[in-house]
Amino acid sequence: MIELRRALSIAVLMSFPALAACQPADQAEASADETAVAETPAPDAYVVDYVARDYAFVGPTEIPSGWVTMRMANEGLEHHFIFLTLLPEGKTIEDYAADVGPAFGGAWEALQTGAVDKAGAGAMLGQALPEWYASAAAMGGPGLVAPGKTAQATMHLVPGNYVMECYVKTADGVFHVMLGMAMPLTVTGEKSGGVPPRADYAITLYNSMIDVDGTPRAGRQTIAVNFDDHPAAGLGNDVHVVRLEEGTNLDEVVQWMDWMNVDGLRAPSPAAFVGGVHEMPAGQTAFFTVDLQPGRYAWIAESGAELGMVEEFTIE
Ligand SMILES: [Cu+2]
Repeated sequence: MIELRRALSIAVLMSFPALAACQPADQAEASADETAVAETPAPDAYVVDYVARDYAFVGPTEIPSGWVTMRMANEGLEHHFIFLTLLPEGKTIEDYAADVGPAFGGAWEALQTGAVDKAGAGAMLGQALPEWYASAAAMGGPGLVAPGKTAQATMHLVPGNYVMECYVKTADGVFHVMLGMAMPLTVTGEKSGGVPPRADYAITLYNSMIDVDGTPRAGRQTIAVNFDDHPAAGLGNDVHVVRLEEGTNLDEVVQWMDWMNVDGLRAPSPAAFVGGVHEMPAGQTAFFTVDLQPGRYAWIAESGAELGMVEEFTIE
């Protein structure tokens, strides 16, 4: 099951699931009071800026540890995100590209040609992924964001070697990570000194449910995201915000969220996303900031949109 979960979990060439049981002990170090929703404004965020282009990230490859806010401006013509992975000690982005990339590339190729179904692709991945992949951990990162917009997410990061990647696909079905959207990130032992932001309300991600505790309002909002648990197989839980225009077919958006669908995560997106945050280990809390205007939106998970992890809401 672990193999299958690992296999399905990533999205692609290079990601992987956060199995709580496989986390190095220090990854769970964020204490309860650090991760609670702060009661008072916390102006001392440590912010690091990235630019996403078609198809590359531009920004620092070394940052301090602790609470860090990643702000990513999408200057490309396609949707992008940062999916952050903490590698096991001793592993580098070269290992990731050599051992993990081909496993996903092979599974995607087989899916795309119709040679296997999703279960078959999961089995292929389970066999092809290296053993060390089970001890890598998804560590958040700014979620899906449309061209011209900026996504912002805050995570508590421990020192180590990370990979930043984007596995949205081009119109031709090529993962952005294969075109250059993969960058190494070293998180050093130096402390960022950053504190978690004050959250306007909280979301808890359960398997097959997005629980929103609070009322989304117009304007700039910071949302705390509690990762309660992750599915035993498949992708780990995450959440993204999509704006629904008149004529947007939410079911089409749900199908688009699944990278294993031939048209899944493939440009162009059926609607414009405004941010979110990727999977983190169960028990941790991350934050993301969005600017919401009057209209219809939905919270939607890559991991379980088809299972009901999608929730429409309206901003008055
Ligand atoms: Cu991308």
